[in-house]
Amino acid sequence: MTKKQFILELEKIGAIKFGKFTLKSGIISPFYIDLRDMISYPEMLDNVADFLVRRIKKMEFDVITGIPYTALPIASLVASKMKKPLIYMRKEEKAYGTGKKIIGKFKEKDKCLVIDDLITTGESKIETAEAMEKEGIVVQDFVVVIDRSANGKEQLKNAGYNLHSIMTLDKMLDTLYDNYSITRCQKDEVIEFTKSLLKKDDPSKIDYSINPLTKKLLNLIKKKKSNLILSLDVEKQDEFFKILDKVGPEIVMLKTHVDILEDYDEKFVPRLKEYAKKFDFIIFEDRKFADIGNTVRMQYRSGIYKISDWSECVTVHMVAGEGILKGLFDGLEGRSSFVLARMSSKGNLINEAYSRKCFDIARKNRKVVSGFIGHGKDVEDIRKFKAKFPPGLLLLMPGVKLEKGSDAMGQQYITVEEAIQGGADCIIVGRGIYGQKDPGEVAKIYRERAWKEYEKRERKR
Ligand code: 5BU
Repeated sequence: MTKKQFILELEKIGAIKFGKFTLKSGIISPFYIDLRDMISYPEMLDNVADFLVRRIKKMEFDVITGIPYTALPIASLVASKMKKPLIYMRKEEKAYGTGKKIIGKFKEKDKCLVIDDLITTGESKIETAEAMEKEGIVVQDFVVVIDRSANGKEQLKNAGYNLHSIMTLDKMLDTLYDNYSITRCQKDEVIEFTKSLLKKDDPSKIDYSINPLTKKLLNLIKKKKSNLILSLDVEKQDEFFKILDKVGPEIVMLKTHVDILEDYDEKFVPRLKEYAKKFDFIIFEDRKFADIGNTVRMQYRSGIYKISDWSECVTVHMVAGEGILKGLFDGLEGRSSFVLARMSSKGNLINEAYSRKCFDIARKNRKVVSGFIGHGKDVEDIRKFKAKFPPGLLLLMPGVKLEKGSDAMGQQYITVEEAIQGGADCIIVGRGIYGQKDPGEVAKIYRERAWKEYEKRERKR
């Protein structure tokens, strides 16, 4: 079978379709490619494996993998034809047994060739590579059957990987067009659509006016030469305002956990607002909303605290799905959120796929999402994490101290410099400041160290 015949065959079995399809991201696409059913056509499966063998014959690698599920049966056939060992990574986390993430035999530093069916943006390829690297495997090359991306090759190159493909979208469209399977109009529509996906994420096109809170925060950072957020987790109002008096000039945001206060009363909010005005900072209640839309709507606006009256932004867990944003913000103006895309505590259950879903939802809801709360184990880890953000969304980072370390309850700390170098736009500091003898002085040190690093980073951009 030639590649041309293969493409026509794909269309025949319904693996390539033209029409209107809603993608995972909610975007409507004029075409759809799904190679899953190909395994039930032995001749096609055999052919695709031969194409792949020809493509990778001269490459150097020790083991082969296919990304589950679609590419796994394809990769096993390729491995068998090439007499190379096959390994694969579990798609689901395993909570029992050995908990082994990778099935099959491999040695530390083994070079693994990764096979997949398609590439659309490159994001999930990078995630796979990173997950395998965590297990001691070296990944350099990806081979896909169809490259349907606009700039997947570039994306992977930027992350340090090579992309090879059996065929590109252009080649596929040309073949179908030449064979009268699609019209010129359909072909152009697909090309336009693929290009438009690129434009959406162009950083030069970020419109901050869509989210006034993001704009306000970025202005405050510049004006106060500060990237510092104080997390004032104390139990008495007296102490709260005593510390705030000293630290107020150093911060751009004050993060509260209002339900920690033992002596909360009606005087608290007006006083807090006065301080915010006097020292020019944003009030940020770290409420971590996580329930269904209807419940969070009430939790945000009603009850004793009436958070939406005074807190300009709040934290949100996306675990209940996108509806939480509707529940929180519909009908309110000038309010925004930060989504928990990673946590700083040891053993937390957030994984890469969850983080990615948070990015997708935020991308669609920029009006009410200013960015993410996230953490990382070192500069490289944070950089990779931040590189996946939709442009214009900010990273606030807790778990930061002057020195690396941890507390007795699983909190993990990195240094101010690591956080900012990695890409944090603001650092969130609690005990590192309010737990000190002179919180004002220490806050100044945090602010200066963060600002110095931030200026260095922004100059390099
Ligand atoms: P610390 O005293 O600097 O450890 O306080 C950190 C604050 O940030 C505290 O209020 C936490 O509730 C908050 N936090 C965090 O530490 N880690 C996270 O992943 C998230 C919030 Br989300």
